[in-house]
Amino acid sequence: MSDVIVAISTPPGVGAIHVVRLSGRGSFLLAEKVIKKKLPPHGTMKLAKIYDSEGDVIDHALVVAFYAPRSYTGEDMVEFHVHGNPVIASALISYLISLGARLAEPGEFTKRALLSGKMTLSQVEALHEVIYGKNIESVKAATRSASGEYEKDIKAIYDDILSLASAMRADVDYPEDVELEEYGFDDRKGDFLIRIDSILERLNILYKRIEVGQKLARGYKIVLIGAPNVGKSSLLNALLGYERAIVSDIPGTTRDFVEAMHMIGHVPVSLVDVAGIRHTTDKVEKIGVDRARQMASEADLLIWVVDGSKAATEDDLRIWEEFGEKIGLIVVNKIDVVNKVESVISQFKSFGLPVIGVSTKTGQGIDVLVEKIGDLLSQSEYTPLYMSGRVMSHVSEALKYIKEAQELVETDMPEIASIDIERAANHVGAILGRADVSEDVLDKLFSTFCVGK
Ligand SMILES: Nc1nc2c(ncn2[C@@H]2O[C@H](COP(=O)(O)OP(=O)(O)OP(=O)(O)O)[C@@H](O)[C@H]2O)c(=O)[nH]1
Ligand SMILES: [Mg+2]
Repeated sequence: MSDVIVAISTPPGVGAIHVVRLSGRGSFLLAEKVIKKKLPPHGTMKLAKIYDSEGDVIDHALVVAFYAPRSYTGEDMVEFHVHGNPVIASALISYLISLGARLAEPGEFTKRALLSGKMTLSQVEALHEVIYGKNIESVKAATRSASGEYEKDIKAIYDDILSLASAMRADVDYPEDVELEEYGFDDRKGDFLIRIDSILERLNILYKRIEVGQKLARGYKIVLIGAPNVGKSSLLNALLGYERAIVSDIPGTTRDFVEAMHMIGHVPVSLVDVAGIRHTTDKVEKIGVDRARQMASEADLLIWVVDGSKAATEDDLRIWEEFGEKIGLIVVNKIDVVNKVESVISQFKSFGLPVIGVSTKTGQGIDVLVEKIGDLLSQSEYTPLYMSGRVMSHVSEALKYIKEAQELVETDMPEIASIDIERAANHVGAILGRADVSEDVLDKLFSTFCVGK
C-alpha cells in the first residue's frame, strides 16, 4: 500500500495558509528534495524554503515531519504549511508528483490509518461526523468516539461475552468435565445469568449513549399536538421566529404536517406542527389527522398545546386520553386573553406534567418555553457518544441475542443459548473491527470524505 500519496488538506481557494500532506514510505526523501535540506525531528516545525521543479523558491513555509508509526496514517508523513495561495499548493503538489508521489483519493489518508491499525472503522465513521457535524454538541460526541475513548469499554464487554461463550460451550460440549454430578446446571445457571445481566446492562448503556449521540447529530423531533385552533401553527412560527406555517381562525387550517429545523440552545431540533386532532368526516383533514398521529408516535418530545382562553374541551380530553403517556410538556396558549392565568395553569398542572403559559401573539412566555424544552432535551443521564448507524445496529443485534440467551438459560436450554452468545460476540467484535469489513463498505465510506483527509 505504501506508495507516496499527496493532497491539499485545506479547502480550495485563497486563505492564510494551505496544508499539503504527504504520506507513505519515501515521503521524507521527496520532502527533502523540495526543501533542499534535512527534515526537522519528529513532530517539530521548521521554517524552510520551498522549491519548485525548476529550482526556484516558491514560498517560505513551515514543514513538519511525523515518523512512522507515530503519525496519523501510521506511515512516514510530512506536512507543508504554505501560504494560502492555491497556485503555491498546486505547484508544490505538481513537483511532488513529478518526484514520484501520486494524488490521494478522497479519504485515503484515513483509509491508510484504518489499514495500518491506527484507527478502527468506528473511529473513522465518528471522524466523519467530527468534520461534517452540524452542531457543536454532536461534534463533541463524535470527538469522544473518534479518539477511541469508548473502545476500552466495548473491548471489556467483548472479552466478557467471549469468556461467557467459552464457559457455556464447555458446559455443553464437556458436561462431564464440569462435574455435572455434584455441581449441576442449576448452580452454573446462576453464574451464567449474573454474567449475562452485567453484559446486558453495559450494552444497554452503550446503546443509550449512541442513541443520544445520533439524536444530537440528526436533531430531536418535537411535535406540537392539540385540538384545532389552539395555536399550534402560531407556536411553531413563534419558536422559529418567522412565519413558516399558515395561521387562521378557521379550525382545521393545518392539514399536512409542517416540519422545520431549528436550534434550541446547542441542540438541533426538528419542530413539527400537525393538523389539529379531532373527529372529522372531511377526507383530506382525516389524512392530516392520521399523519399527526404518526408524527406523535415518532416524537422525542410531544408537546400538548391547549387554548387557555377556554376550559379544557372534549377534543382536549380525548387527546389527553390518547397521547397522555407520551406527552412531555403542556403549553397553555393565548394567555394574553386570560384573566386568571395562574388558575388556568394550575388546572392543567393536575395532569402531572410541566405546564408553561404563553402567548404567541405577544411573545409572552416563549423564552421560558424555549428554556424548558432545552432542559427536557438535555435531561438524558447518558453522555452522548456519536457512533454510526452501522455500529448502532450491531449493538442492537448483540442486545437482541443476549436477551434471547438470557431467556434460554432461564428455561434450561444452554445449548441454544451458547449459539446466541457467540452471535452477540460477532456483532460486538464487528464494532471493534474484529470482523471482516467488505471493500464495498470501505469504498462507500471513504468516498464521502474530502481529499486530503
Ligand atoms: N389571542 C390570541 N390568539 C392566538 C394566539 N395564538 C394563536 N391565536 C389565534 O388562534 C387562531 C388559530 O391559530 P393557529 O395557529 O392557526 O391554530 P392551530 O392550532 O394551528 O389550528 P389548526 O391548524 O386548525 O389545528 C388564529 O386566529 C390565531 O391568530 C395567542 O397567543 N393569542
Ligand atoms: Mg395549524
